[in-house]
Amino acid sequence: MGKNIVQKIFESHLVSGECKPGSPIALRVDEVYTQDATGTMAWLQFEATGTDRVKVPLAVSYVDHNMIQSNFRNPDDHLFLQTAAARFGAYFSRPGNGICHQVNLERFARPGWIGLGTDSHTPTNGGIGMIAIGVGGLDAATVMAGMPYEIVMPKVVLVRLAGKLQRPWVTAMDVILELLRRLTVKGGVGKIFEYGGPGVEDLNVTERATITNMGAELGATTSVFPSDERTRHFLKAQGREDHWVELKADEDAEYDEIIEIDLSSLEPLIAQPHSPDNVVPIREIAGKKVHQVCIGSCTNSSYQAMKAVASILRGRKVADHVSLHINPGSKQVYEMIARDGSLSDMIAAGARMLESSCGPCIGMGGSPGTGQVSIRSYNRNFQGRCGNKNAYVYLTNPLACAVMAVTGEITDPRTTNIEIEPLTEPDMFIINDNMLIPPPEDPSSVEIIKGPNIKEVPIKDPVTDEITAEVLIKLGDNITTDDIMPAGAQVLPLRSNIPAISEYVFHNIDSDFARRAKEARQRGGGIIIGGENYGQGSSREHAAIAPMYLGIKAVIALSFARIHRANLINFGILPLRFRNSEDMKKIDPGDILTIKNVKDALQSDGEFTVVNTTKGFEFKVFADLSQREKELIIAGGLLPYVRNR
Ligand code: MIC
Ligand code: SF4
Repeated sequence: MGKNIVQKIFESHLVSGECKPGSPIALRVDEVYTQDATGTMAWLQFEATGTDRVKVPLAVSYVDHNMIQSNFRNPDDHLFLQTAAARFGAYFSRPGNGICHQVNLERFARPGWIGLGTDSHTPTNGGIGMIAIGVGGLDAATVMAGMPYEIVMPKVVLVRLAGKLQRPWVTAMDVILELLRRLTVKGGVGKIFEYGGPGVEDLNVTERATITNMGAELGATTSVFPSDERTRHFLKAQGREDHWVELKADEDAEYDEIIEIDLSSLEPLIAQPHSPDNVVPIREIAGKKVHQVCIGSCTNSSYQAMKAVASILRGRKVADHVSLHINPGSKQVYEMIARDGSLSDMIAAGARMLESSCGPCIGMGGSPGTGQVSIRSYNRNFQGRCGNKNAYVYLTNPLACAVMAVTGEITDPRTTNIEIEPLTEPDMFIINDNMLIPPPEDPSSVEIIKGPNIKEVPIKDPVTDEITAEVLIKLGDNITTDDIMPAGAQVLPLRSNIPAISEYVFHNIDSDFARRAKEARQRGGGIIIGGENYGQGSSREHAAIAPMYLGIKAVIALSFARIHRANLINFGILPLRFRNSEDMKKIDPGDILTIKNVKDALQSDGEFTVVNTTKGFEFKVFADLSQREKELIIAGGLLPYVRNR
């Protein structure tokens, strides 16, 4: 039987297990990268494992999220990351060098590799034919310390592309918005999306990367494209042709599911507030007033996209009531648009140029005002993520964004008379790696510098046999990690200080949560009740560590998002699922729940009986845990587990 690309890459990296959907497998990893907002924890945890040097072939520590330096916290964290990278053997990508995924795609990613990144958009690298998976910091730390990466083998879905995009106004962004429209934010859970079919040829590597980047919004484990002549062209233009290998599925490869998309049939699409799957054709909502436009981020920052944006802005002016922010994804792209004059066109039109960083995507500056409409070429529009929960964020392709910056209203770009230069891919990028610092040969004299913002990682005690805890909050479906642990310029700098950041858990939904949790902690702890796809979105393990610190013992939900579920387990919080969804309706905040015989249940079938002592009824929950996951929970999480060993 023929093999698909995912099977080929997994099998060549298999340490143990069988590549059958649902089976636990362990994989050898070629690269691990971190970004600053998750990286401080990851590197502290790596240090806590007691390992001298990273044990993966390549490790890179990026700085791109926590860029606003309004006090000592962020620059202190940057210095910690730089010194830790030197000490432990990682490359350090300096602040200003760009957003981790874009830079990694340009300078490091390789077809056929397996990589992990402490950020949910790590699958961006799938555009080059790499299996790149977003993980929590602790998973990254243990893999860097020499353990294989363990997951349950996902299903593999073939997305068969036919036809060609109707350029210029229909772009790769519209391909992934179409998938989100069809499948929703939970449609990809437990799956890897492998792209194939004749339409693949129509897309270059950075366009493919836009699609695999936003595959994260489907909840997918990752997404991957074949590696073909277009991949070779990109690598050659990056001076790395020797990293090219061909990668394609066998003719008779089998898939668990097949989805067809005819690229020629797509039109410009837009995701409406407050979810990336709330997608409609732009034309359906044309005419609405726009106050802010943001172009760039890790989703749509290629040189080609930026050049096209500049050609739309050339000789035009940003509408008087619009604030246009542009954050090119990397120094390479920035330097190239500066040298070819595109940057001048942007500035002349009235764009507010930002540094190469996440910026407004994560509310690190650039928040829209009250009641305002912000149109972004980014990947997430969860309520409040932009820094203002009273704003309306829409997601669309970067060229449509540029058009709307000029027209000042939601506009189907096909209805304007704006002409755009043909989009061509460069034959050579500017290669200047002077902001990428390789680790020194001899790190013995490197001192790791920790500023006062950096506090120890809290460690949980082993699980107890009986849990009696109070229901602190009851939530609906698709709760995001932005809901659990908000980002933004105020909270993000506290990422290396768990006691301080834990004050903000659920802050945008229930600002009294942390206080109640700390009270309940004195009496045995708290429980969170969630709906479907609990914890979707980012990889931030703070959405597990901070609740753990506040005494949360279990989350009982209808279903979980992959990375968040792994993070809960890594920090010793039980991820339990209702056997009968009706039971959820009978539980209210304030109820006291008792879970008995926790260890027995963990060691046997993972079925637990919960007694609602307030309301006087029992119900069943289950945890579909692998053997290793059971051991982690019993130990109190991955860090105590590793230490015990
Ligand atoms: C995001 O886009 O939500 C983030 C901020 O990049 C996160 C990482 C983090 O919270 O630090 C992600 O995607 O994992
Ligand atoms: Fe940064 Fe936004 Fe990309 Fe996350 S999604 S890595 S915040 S640019």
